Amino acid sequence: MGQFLSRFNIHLHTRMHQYENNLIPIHYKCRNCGMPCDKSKSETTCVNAKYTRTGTKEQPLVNRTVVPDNKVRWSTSYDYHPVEFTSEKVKNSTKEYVDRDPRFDLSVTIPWNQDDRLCDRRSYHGIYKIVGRVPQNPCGRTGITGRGHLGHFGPNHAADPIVTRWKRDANNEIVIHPTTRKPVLQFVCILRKDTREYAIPGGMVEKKEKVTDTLQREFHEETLNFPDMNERDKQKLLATIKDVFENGGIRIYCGYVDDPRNTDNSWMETTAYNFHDGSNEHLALINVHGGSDALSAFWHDLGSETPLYASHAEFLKNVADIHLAHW
Ligand code: RP5
Repeated sequence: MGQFLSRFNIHLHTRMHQYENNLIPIHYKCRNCGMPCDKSKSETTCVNAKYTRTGTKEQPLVNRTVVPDNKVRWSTSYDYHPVEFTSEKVKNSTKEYVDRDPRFDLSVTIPWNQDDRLCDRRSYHGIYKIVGRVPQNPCGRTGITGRGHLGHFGPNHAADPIVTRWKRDANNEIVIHPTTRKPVLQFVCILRKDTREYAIPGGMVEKKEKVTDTLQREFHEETLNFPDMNERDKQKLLATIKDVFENGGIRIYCGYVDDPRNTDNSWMETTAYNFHDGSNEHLALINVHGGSDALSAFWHDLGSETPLYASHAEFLKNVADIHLAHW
């Protein structure tokens, strides 16, 4: 996974138009490579083998079929027998925004690769291929067919707000990392309820929502739970956040996310923006609290030592590079 984005070579604002392009990375976290993940413990099996969010009372645990590194790309021949899995919740959903399965209902036609009435089905990686009436994951085999826990076949779009400030000491001086001699950034981090991993407080783009609105809504839902704030102060703070989110921000990344929910037919793509308050004027002063899908929310030091959900470490590394900060 560490090599993921460095191999990615995707430039912002571009869309690539090949079905299988070697510049598109192979995924790691949404796949069972069959190898021990922690090389120091020979007995450990790949943590990605176990399909996230399964193993609950309602949903038996699903293990992904093994796909070795050299068999990930669709162009390599492989005696492949993926597990079919779509969660009961997704299968039985009657929501208009959740796809019906065109493999089992031939009357279902979905405008693949288009921005349709309900959602944008275009991928940042260009035109994806349709095989057996459903999209094929552009990053290769995952060991699972179907949608897993995702509502859409093809790309499921998300947005990730990366809110940062400088770490400061008691005298308000920016803290310099003792090893790299670079200033240390902090970002608003959450602990996810589902996988219990640290993550950026991102979320799914909802029906016909603009990415800029998703960024604000998710940041609000997952980190701005103010139990003790009066209504006036709350409204003032929300107005400031709205202003910063609408007028500031650097686009850090858009494209495929190595999300543990991805399958051969459904995958996550995101747009990540950085909102940096370098002078402790607005965002840096927020006391964050967990809400919605977050068990907790807090300011956390940016650095390669923190393991993070999906591809979030790669996004944060880009942020550190842009601000010439410690990583
Ligand atoms: C990741 O899943 C994205 O980068 C985003 O952070 C997140 C969206 O899914 P939910 O948090 O809404 O489950 O792939």
